Amino acid sequence: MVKKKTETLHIPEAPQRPGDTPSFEKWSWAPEDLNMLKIDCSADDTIEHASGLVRVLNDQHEASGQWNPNLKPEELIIGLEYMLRLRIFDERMMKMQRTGKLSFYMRSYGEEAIAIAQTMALENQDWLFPTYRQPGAQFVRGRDMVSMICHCIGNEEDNVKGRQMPVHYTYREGRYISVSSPVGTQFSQAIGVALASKYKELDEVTITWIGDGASAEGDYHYALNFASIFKAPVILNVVNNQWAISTHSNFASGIQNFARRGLPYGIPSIRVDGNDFLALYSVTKWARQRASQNLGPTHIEVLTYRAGAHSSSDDPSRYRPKDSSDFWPGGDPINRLKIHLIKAGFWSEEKHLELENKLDAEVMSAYKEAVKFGDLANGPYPSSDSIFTEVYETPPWHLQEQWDEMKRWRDE
Ligand SMILES: Cc1ncc(C[n+]2csc(CCOP(=O)(O)OP(=O)(O)O)c2C)c(N)n1
Ligand SMILES: [Mg+2]
Repeated sequence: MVKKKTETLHIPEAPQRPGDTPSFEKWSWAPEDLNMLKIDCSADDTIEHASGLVRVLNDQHEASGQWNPNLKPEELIIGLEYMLRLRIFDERMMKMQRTGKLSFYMRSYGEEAIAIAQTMALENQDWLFPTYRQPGAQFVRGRDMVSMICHCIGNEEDNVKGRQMPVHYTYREGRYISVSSPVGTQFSQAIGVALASKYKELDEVTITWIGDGASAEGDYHYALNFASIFKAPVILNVVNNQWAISTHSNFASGIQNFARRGLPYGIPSIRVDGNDFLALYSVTKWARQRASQNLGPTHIEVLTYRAGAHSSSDDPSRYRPKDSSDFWPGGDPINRLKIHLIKAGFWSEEKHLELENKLDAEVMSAYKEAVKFGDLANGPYPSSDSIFTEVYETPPWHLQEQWDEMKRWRDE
């Protein structure tokens, strides 16, 4: 048998590994490149928008181009405040994890603009199907920080009583659907809710997010297919932050553009700079308008970089160069909006520092309040009965038997 001298098994290699100097291709895209799309455009009309990158803030942090949402400075300052609150909140939660007060944590570091700008572009009646990387949407929907911290601890005041992992929030009042541990499931569930809204003729839009890694799951493709067939009023975001846990995004898709994957499904698809608050807001507003006018789904690749570790259990220095996020061409979302506002004369370093101090105090006081209801190291914990309560009105016999057994064992 004559063997061919070829690669028999292709395993994609990450572009850079520890010890390499991080480098990314310089972005050639500018805010003027891409025109505003017609609201009733076809998927083919969006080929350039899926291949390029919608930006509003240029490299000098000035806003321009047809996608500029022309937000008022007050609105931008609110966005900046939400992002800063999330960053400070994340830092405090990481400290709690490291000191044994909660078991696990996931930061949104470098990705703060995404859920915040996108949720601000929606209406309050819209449904959110997030991953663990979009907790910031809850600030926009008015969730109290004490309740978020109690959830992360899993103490007596946790609204899911420790049944979920930390950061797997659920916030009914804000239409923020429970984060699911098996990644990707929310994508197809979101289509179901979107179709229910359409069936009931309600002006409700559903938005969902999935990571680059999770987009390799079947759920992603089922969702796109269903959304396309039934013209679901849904906004489908793939957050390409370049990494799953330790696997690079080239392990999740054979093409290094995630936006274009929506085109063969006939869904208008756009790639947007995920660290540009204004571009995110604008693209989402446009997609909401399409959904609300019964024009169907929009597929968006949110291009960004995971600046931190995947979670508190991860050490990225084992698989990628240190400080690689410093080299990301999209910069830092908070810094970009801050400089934009300063240049436009609506903000200053002093105001920024003042805001940081205010938020730091706010987070600290929420933390102190939350631990009064218990922390991981010291309890008190939710009653073990809560394993069995609040799911069935009347527990079925087999669960009742297990519950009785647990009580006997507990009381011995
Ligand atoms: C079905 C499933 N497989 C694997 C895991 C373990 N896991 C949790 S997060 C994650 C990486 C997901 O990466 P990505 O979708 O890119 O999201 P990111 O963390 O980058 O936001 C993996 C493999 C899981 N939770 N569920
Ligand atoms: Mg990822």
